[in-house]
Amino acid sequence: MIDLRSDTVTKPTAAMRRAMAEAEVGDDVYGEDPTVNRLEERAAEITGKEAALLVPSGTMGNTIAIKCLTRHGQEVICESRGHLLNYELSMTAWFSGCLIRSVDTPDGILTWDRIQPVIRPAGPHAADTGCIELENTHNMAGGTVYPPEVLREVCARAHALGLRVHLDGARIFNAAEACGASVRDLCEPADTVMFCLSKALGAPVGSMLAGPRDVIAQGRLYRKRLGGGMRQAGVLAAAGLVALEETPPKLAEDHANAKMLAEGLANMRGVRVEPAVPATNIVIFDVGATGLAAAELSARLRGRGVLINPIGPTTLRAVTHYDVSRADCRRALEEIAAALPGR
Ligand code: TLP
Repeated sequence: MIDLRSDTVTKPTAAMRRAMAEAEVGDDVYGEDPTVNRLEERAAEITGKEAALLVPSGTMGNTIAIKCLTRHGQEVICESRGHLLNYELSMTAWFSGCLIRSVDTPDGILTWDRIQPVIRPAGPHAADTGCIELENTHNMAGGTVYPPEVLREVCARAHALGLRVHLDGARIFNAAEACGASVRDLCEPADTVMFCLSKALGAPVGSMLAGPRDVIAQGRLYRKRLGGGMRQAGVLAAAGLVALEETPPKLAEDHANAKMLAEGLANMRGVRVEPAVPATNIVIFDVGATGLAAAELSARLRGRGVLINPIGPTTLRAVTHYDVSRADCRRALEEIAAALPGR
């Protein structure tokens, strides 16, 4: 099977498995797991933040960040296709008691001119804005990347109004690779950042939440409340430490494979790729003009050994990662062409 459903499907490498087997561990709820402590220090260093926290998932990292940056009854500004709004089981409402104020954009990039009009002070009718959330890369917009100056401007203007910014950087290493900036530079303007070890970086489990020391200390308590206090989590952290060193240099290859997939798809009759040239490892394409529903194409492809998820009635998402090679991507294109009508 060529699995292009997500980069979450990556399996740990031999080096990660070795590190997991040999990891020095302790009880992390007591703060005594040396490998977790090392990973948290390393994540803080990479993101340029005071402290970091290992959490079991990206969803938990975002949930804790929003809880720390808001009060019950506030609004969180978020792009309308954002993961926070659409794929986290309403955690912003459920755990933080906040409503999401969503903003449409053509490309997933929230610029200040779109944010500013929906910022609200508390009033007799309106809930006030608690914080702003940005997603870099933007998953459902097709792995789009914030220009670093947009990140800086949004955060500076938000801070000037006393608002804090959380960055969903699930794929921040892909963003850094694509725009030639360091992860640290991309995280610097935001107050808190979540990034995933278990997506393009390839570790089996885990995400990191980084930010100011007091926020992370508070976040540690919320993690426990959510049932995310893990014990000998060093076995997971060990793989994360390897992923942080081993995988970032390989991401350019995933991005090149995504570009090749996009080019091949764009040459198929009735297929539209959006954006035409993917910036990172996510390719979103629409097959509406072929007359085939996305779910039907996905089912046909499964029968041909290629896994690609539908994300809408006529749209699908293919994600490249280190467990699919260039040859796999070429084969996927052949199978898609064969599965489409008119052959
Ligand atoms: N994204 C998953 C699905 O949930 C859609 C995927 O396959 O891409 N932020 C962003 C931008 C994400 O893409 C994801 C996962 C998360 C947060 C949540 O991470 P997890 O799955 O670890 O809770």
